[in-house]
Amino acid sequence: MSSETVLIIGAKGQIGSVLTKELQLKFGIENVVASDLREDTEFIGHFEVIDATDFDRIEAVVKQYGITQIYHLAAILSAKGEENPLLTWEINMKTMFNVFEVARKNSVQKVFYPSSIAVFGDAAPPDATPQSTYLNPSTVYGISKSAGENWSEYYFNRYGLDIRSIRYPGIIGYQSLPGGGTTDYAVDIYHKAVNEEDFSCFLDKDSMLPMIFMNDAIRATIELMDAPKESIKTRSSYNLAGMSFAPEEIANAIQKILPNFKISYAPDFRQEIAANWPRSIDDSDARIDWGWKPQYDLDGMTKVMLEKLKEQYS
Ligand code: NAD
Ligand code: AKB
Repeated sequence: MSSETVLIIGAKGQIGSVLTKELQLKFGIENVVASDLREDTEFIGHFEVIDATDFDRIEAVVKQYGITQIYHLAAILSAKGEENPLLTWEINMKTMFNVFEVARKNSVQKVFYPSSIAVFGDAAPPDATPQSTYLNPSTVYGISKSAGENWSEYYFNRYGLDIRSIRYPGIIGYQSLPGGGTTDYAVDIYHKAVNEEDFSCFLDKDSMLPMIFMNDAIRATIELMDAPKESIKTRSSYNLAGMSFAPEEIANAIQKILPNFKISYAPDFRQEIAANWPRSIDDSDARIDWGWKPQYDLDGMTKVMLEKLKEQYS
């Protein structure tokens, strides 16, 4: 039996819904508590409604289940965040402080805090963006993640709280839909392709961004959380790379399998956000410290995405 009991906050989101199932497999369904803003009537396992802006509610669930690890996934992402910057800051920071404080006060042993490539701005080298570089994020989301990285390091240094973090690239999976990011086009495009619909892309055709297949992102998260404490040298957040491509390249990869697929371009405000993000990421520290290695490239991911979505829609 597992000695760990884990709580996922934001478990119904794009990553949370997939990570929760993986954690249930790893720790046993009894030892995983999923939570989100609203009830999930179809959920198999423990589910609790938690608004992470409510410190007392998080603490009550942590005490009730004897939680030893928290995966804090709740946040407002880059594109949605620009609709209401102050509210985004309020939610992203308040939920983070609540989780860190509940963890510290209740002897939770490990916390996972996701950061993002959104922490980088136009002052960072755009190609093979290094682990340590100047951070001048252009979105409120990026500012909140950059601050969150510093707070993660602070809680580790000041209180010894074992917070681990990854700067995820854009995540692409067939299992769930994204919730308001700039990289969401790279999920939507596959749904349109399998349904034989044309796709209008909100980014320019040559707007290259770092991306990762969901299966790799989940594996990275679990490998980082499993790594021995002494091997985690970066206490802000680790750069992580999967692949990099532009909209034109993902369309070409789809057309190798579905030759009739058509894409057009109608860039909107999200192009401006993407223009300030890296084109590719140097993740050597993650590779050296905890053995990170991606398994999927663009063609490998495209094959699986189209197969799985075709099954889902048939
Ligand atoms: P998502 O928007 O799909 O899911 C977030 C979940 O959090 C939602 O289910 C939402 O209901 C919940 N939530 C929002 N406010 C909440 C609150 N106050 N209390 C409790 N739950 C709340 O996001 P995601 O794509 O699954 O991302 C998860 C985390 O990973 C986020 O922190 C995000 O910044 C980070 N991240 C994601 C990506 C990506 O490409 N998906 C890339 C980089 C970083
Ligand atoms: C977004 O586009 O906001 C996210 C991210 C890269 O953080 N997918």
